[in-house]
Parts: sequence; C-alpha cells; structure tokens
Amino acid sequence: MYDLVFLHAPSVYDFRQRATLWGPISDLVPSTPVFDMYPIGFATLMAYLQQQGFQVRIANLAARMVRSARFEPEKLLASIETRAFGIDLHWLPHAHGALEVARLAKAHHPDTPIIFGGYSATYFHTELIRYPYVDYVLRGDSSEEPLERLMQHIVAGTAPTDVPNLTWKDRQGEVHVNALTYIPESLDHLTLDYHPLVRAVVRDRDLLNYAPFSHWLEYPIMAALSVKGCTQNCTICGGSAFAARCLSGRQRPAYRAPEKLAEDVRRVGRLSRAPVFILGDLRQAGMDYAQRFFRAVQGFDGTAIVEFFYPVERAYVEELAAALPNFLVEFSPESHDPAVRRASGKGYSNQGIEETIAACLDVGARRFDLFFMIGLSQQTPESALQTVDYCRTLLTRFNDGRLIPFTSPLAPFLDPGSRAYEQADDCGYLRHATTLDDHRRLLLQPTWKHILSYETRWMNRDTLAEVTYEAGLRLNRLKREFGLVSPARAQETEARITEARALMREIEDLRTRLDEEALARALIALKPRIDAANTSTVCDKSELDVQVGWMPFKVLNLARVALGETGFSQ
Ligand code: B12
Ligand code: SF4
Repeated sequence: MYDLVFLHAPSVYDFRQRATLWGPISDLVPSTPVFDMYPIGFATLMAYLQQQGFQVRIANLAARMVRSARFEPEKLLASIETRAFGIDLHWLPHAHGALEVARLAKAHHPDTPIIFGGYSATYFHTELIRYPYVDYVLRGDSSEEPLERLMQHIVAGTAPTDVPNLTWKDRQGEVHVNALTYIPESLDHLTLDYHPLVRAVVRDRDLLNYAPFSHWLEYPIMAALSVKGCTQNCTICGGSAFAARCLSGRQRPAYRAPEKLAEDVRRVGRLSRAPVFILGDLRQAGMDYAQRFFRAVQGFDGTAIVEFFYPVERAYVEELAAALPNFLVEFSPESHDPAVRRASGKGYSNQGIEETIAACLDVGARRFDLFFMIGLSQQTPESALQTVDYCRTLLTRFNDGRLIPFTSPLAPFLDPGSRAYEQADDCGYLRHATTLDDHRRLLLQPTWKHILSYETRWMNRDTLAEVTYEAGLRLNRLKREFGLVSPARAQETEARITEARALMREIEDLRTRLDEEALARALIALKPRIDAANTSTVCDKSELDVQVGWMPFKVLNLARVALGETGFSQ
C-alpha cells in the first residue's frame, strides 16, 4: 500500500484509438505529441515526501502507452493500492488526459482522494475542483511542503483548513480556497538528484513507470533546476515574471544556491552519458551567482546544456567554457526581425545574437541551437519565412556544423497567465479557448491547426499551419545544403512535410463534407498515414539529441545508487 501515487497522463487519454494529425507541436521537446514527459516536480515531490516517511511511487501512464500498444492503463489504475493519487495538470495540453485518468482512478477507487497540481491546475483551480473526481488542487509553483501537510490530513482524516495554496471540497461538496501563502524564496530545500527515483525503480522492480518520457531509456537526458520563476517577460510565456505573479503569487524568482546546483549537475552526470540540461539562465541571479556556480562545477567533464535568455559577453562565455568544457547552448531569439522580437518581450539586437554565437563557437561550444518561433505578435507570413533567409546568412558565416537553427509554431495552446493570453487584444492574439473545458474539447479536433487555441492579427489558423510547413521545408533544405542533416534524412523530413500538408488538405475536405460520426470513421481509415506523419514534422526530432553511444547510462554508478536502498554504501 502506497501513501501517494503520482500519475502522468497522455495529453489525450484515448490517443491510441484516435487519429489526430498532431503536426509539429512537440518537435522540439523530447516527448511524443501526447507529451509523455512528466514534470520535474514529480522527482522533487517524491524525494521530499519520502524523506518525511511517506511511501510514494510514480506511474508514467503516458510513456507506457506510447511504448506499448498492449499496455492497459486502466488495468494498472485498478490494481494500485494507495491512500491518494496525485495527477499533474502542469501543461495545459494534458487537459483531456489528466481529467480522464482522474475519472478512471475515481471509478476504481471511489474513496481515494485525487490531488491535482501544476501550472495549469493552478490557473484553472476553481473550474477543476468542480469535477466530481477532483478532491484537491494544490496551487503555485512549489508544492513540497503543502503536499506533505495535505498528506498528513489525508492520513488523519482531518479537514485541510490550514494547508496553504490548497483548493478543496469538504464532505458536503462545498469548495474552499485556502490562501496562496507558500511561495518559497529559494530552492535549497529541494532534492533533485534522481537518486530516490533510481532506488524506487529497484524497490518497485519497475523501470518503465518511472521513465520521465518514453524515449528516455535510450536518451536519458536529465535536468538541473537553477530557478523557479523568471526575470524575463516574454509575451507568450506562462512562466514569465508576469505569469509567475499571476499564477503563483511569485514576486521574484527563487534560486538554487550555486554550490548546490553544481552538486546536482555532478550527481546527475554520474548516472547518465546524455547531457545535463541546466534550466534557467545562470546570469538571472547576477554575475556573482554564475561565477560561484562556475567555480563549484569546475572539472565536470560531462555534456551540459545551458540556456541564454539574452546575448552574452565574450568574457562570460570564456568563464563558462573553462568551467564546463563540454557545453551546448540553447538560445531563442524567436524572430530575425528586431521589431517582432521586441513585441515578444525580447529587446536585443541581431548584432547581439551574432556576437553571442561567435563568442560561444570561438571558445569551443560543442553546439549552438538557435530557436525561432511562428505565431508571434506582429509576425507576418513573410516575416516568418524571412527568418529562414536569416538562418542562411548565419549558416554562411558560422559554417562548421555547430550552429543549428530550428523553427516551430507556438502550439498547441497559448499559455494561460502569459501576456499573450491575459492581454490578448493588446498583443494581437485572438483566443479560441477560455476555460479548461474549452481546451479539453479543442484537443479532440482532428488536426493541430484546429486544435490551436489562438490566431494572431497577422496570421489565421490556416496561414499559421501553411507558413509553419513552408518554413520547415525551407529550413530543412538549408540544413541539407549546409551539411547539418544528411541528404537521406533531409529527404525523409521533406517527404513527411509534404505528406502532412496533403493530409491536412484531405482532412479539411472531409470535415466540410462529413458529419461527426462519418468523419471519425474516415479519420480512423487514415490513421496509419496520420501516425506516420506525426513525429518529426518540421525537422527530425533526433537533430536535438547529442550522441551518447551504445550505453547511455553509467551502469556501475546506477548500481551503486540502487544498492544504497538495501543498505550497501554508495
Ligand atoms: C523546464 C521547462 C520545460 C522542460 C520540461 C522539464 C520537466 N520535465 O518538467 C521542457 C523543455 C522539456 C519543456 C517542455 C514543454 N513545455 Co515547458 N517549461 C519549462 C520551464 C522553462 C520551467 C519549468 C519549471 O520551472 N519547472 C519547475 C517547477 C515550477 O515545476 P515542477 O517542479 O515541475 O512542479 C512543481 C509545481 O508545478 C507543482 N506540481 C507539478 N505537478 C504536480 C502534480 C501534483 C499532483 C502536485 C501536487 C503538484 C505538482 O509541484 C511541483 C514541485 O514543487 C517553464 C517556464 C517557466 N519559467 O516556468 C516552461 C513551461 C512550464 N512549459 C510550457 C510548455 C507549454 C511546454 C510544452 C507543452 C511546449 C511544447 N509545445 O512542446 C512542452 C511539454 C513537454 C511535455 N510534458 O512533454 C509552458 C506551460 C504553460 C501551460 N500552462 O501549459 C511553460 C510555463 C512556459 C513555456 N511556454 O515554455 N518545458
Ligand atoms: S520564455 Fe522568456 S519568460 Fe519564459 S522562461 Fe524563458 S526567458 Fe523566462
């Protein structure tokens, strides 16, 4: 019997029985289009609760459903014995799956409370709590201590009147919204070293349910969290300073002490050969923070991915390269056009972008990934395509194969809490969804174009989809020309884009001619073609991965951590 079992749902619960042209919505993240990755928070919550003596486990239903057509999630749900279930509704694209998993869990365990948490649960807490199968919603970006207190109430059978950040229903069904007062100012109380996860895998003899995403066993990339919240205010971001105030009552970011962060990086690096992704721009807490981190992490020779939120100085990257010799950069200027970039909340120049790339490549960055986006405020179709021309200019200048540009649409949803969502009119967005249920229903549409929760004043849904495919096609050709992808792979990507475009037209045509039932049947007939066109739509997903060799894990170290569970020393 567990005290708490965390469940991660696919974005659409019955995705295996449906035919949805998901398009490029997840091309630039490790997940498949059903977003089978669970939040990092599962690891920190689990570690924290276990330290307090609770028995906790994770079941990544989404990843298991992706990996095996035979896996029956309902059977697993029915067999779990636990005092409570915890379900993430962190990312809004889980609006359908998370609710459906809650409904099924409640159907099999009517007396077991169901707890929701995450950014989207926070935003829609009053709507969420009205579902008969939702008992508690923990709001905010930090739930470790509130969840522990809630668990104590669940065990004792008492009313959680004193649990901060909690929205809950009492036995009469009356809704209570406790104050949002738990907003930690630092991240030093967290454990994010994945060791509790490794031990739980051994304890439960169950690797698949703990895998953070379906493809993780082959590519075990892990993250180190430097910050919660953000100093920046990107228009489309539901984690921006503006959104953090609105959702989590967070007035300023909370940082992990740089020495602790360095230790996290080292511990993660001991388990896996895949990169450690250091989340958050290290300069956000000031240069002193970054320099303390560099001193503490010195000598780490694993691959580390760092993010820049704005251009860097040469001196900074020199220090970075000295501390983390195998570093990769992720940088997202969003558009080549400074005016569009400004409207996106990023006020820097193209010169800043180019000096940043030059400096990083010069000091030995292993790779520089540059991300552009389609669906921005003030971005016309021409502008989105001119971004590809800018990529040509950059690749001509930085042509040793380490600069890799990407472009993808803002999809499927506008982030609730972002300026684009809250001040849609001012930012030039037209919203098609307001409630949680609106988003849930959008997920059942047949293509990503119809699922999109917005249009902009400059591009409607049709144009957004068409421009995305065209930009993807042109960028793919450019990458082939500059040797960034092989001719064979480029040809496969081009074939997928062409097929996706054709399918989009066919489905559009079916939609205009058929009623709902006939459309569903026609879509199922197209399912093999749709599924084949669904991943790596505008670029090959594997372009994002770093080579990790035939054995991505450091097996001996993993074994040592695992044996720690049974009393052997590490
Ligand atoms: C890191 C990050 C990622 C990483 C994922 C890391 C991970 N596994 O968590 C990557 C790059 C892979 C990613 C991908 C995506 N992301 Co992202 N991501 C972020 C980022 C930059 C930081 C998130 C963060 O700080 N997490 C740490 C904290 C806050 O969360 P946490 O510890 O995981 O969870 C705590 C609480 O949320 C809560 N909690 C969470 N779940 C649960 C469940 C229960 C039961 C309880 C009680 C509590 C609880 O308690 C946790 C512990 O205290 C934010 C922007 C930002 N500055 O916040 C965007 C953000 C969260 N991502 C966002 C989006 C949209 C996505 C994508 C859908 C984008 C896309 N189309 O591909 C995908 C989804 C990936 C998937 N599930 O498969 C939006 C979410 C908006 C929304 N409300 O839907 C954000 C806000 C901004 C953005 N646009 O990038 N993302
Ligand atoms: S997108 Fe912008 S606001 Fe959001 S986390 Fe990144 S830098 Fe911060």
